[in-house]
Amino acid sequence: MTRIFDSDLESGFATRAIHAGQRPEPLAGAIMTPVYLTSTYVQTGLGENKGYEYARGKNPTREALERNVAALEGARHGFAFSSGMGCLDSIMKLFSAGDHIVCGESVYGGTFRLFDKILTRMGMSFSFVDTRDPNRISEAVTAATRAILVETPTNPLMRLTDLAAAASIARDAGCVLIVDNTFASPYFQRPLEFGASIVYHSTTKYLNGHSDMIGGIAVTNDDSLAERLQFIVNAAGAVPGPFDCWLALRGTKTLHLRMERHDSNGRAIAQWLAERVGDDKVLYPGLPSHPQHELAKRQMSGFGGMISVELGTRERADAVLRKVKVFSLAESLGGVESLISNPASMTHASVPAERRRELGLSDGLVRLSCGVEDVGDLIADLDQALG
Ligand code: P1T
Repeated sequence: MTRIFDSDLESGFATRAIHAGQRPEPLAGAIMTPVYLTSTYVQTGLGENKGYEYARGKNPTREALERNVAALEGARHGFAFSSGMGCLDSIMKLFSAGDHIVCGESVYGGTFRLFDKILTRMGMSFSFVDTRDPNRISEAVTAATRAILVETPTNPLMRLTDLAAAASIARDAGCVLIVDNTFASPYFQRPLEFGASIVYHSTTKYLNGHSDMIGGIAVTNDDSLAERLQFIVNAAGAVPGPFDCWLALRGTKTLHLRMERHDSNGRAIAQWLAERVGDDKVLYPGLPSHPQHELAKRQMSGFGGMISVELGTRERADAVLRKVKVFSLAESLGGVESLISNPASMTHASVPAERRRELGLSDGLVRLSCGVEDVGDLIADLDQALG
């Protein structure tokens, strides 16, 4: 089980981002953690080894990433996976047929699809509720509820859940609060500090930051959950390759620098868009017009680079998406390069149209992942594309 080095929690965020979980390699003192390309480890006798037996269970490059991200989230244990979805699927293996989960209604389309199309078939049940209102969460809890799962801010509607309130409901119900922290990153939000039990990420996004790998990671401070997760890691095997771990670890070294720029570009672009198309059309928790701006300021220390903007119709969205030159039309987010997408037809196509309408996720909604380019170039690009 990967446990952090306790001393890693003593330093500031930037120092942790660069150093946590990593120690000079013992053979030559290489400052960078090597990519341990191995499937197995030589043992000296039966039951005698250096703590490593087979690489599905443990890999030193993976462990360095796990310790690093755990330290950034203020957690003692970390578990890396082959994708954000593989991570969530493994977390859900903590539960059984008959268990009930309260899930935010506004979540990544793939999260809804996993629950709705696979885990429901396997006997788990889900209530999808508007977690902006803690009362909706409490009302949905039943005697069979084992977890409350939220994404905050949500993909792509940028809705927030009050983490302290959700954690308190989970505690009272004797269940765990699981938080997808992909959009905020630990630089701007650390849900464990508000009482969450498990925090997970698609490392594909801000943690890696360079759009060159797919991965996921879960962290926790709960020793018993950690033990069960380690069992699932080894038994179910949704583990990442060591080179992907190395890429993610290279990414986290600059997380603080990138997030500052994503945030300043995000704020400037959201402000400009609000003036250009009307602040009721721009979804960004950093705007004072966002209905949960006060909550955002309370539980986040910055707002990041994700913005959604309502353009009215799919045709209007398509026209804008075809015209951008600096932004690229693509799924994913959180990389240094700016991306733009249409959630209804792309990342959330697996959510039925009727359900998207009920959520307020319209065909004309466009999502921006503001990268770290010059903000003037990004605004000029949007200006010409909006026409
Ligand atoms: O793509 P993967 O690494 O498997 O992560 C899934 C995932 C989980 N949680 C959130 C909040 C996500 O946004 C994602 C993946 N999202 C996209 C690919 C996207 O473009 O929205």
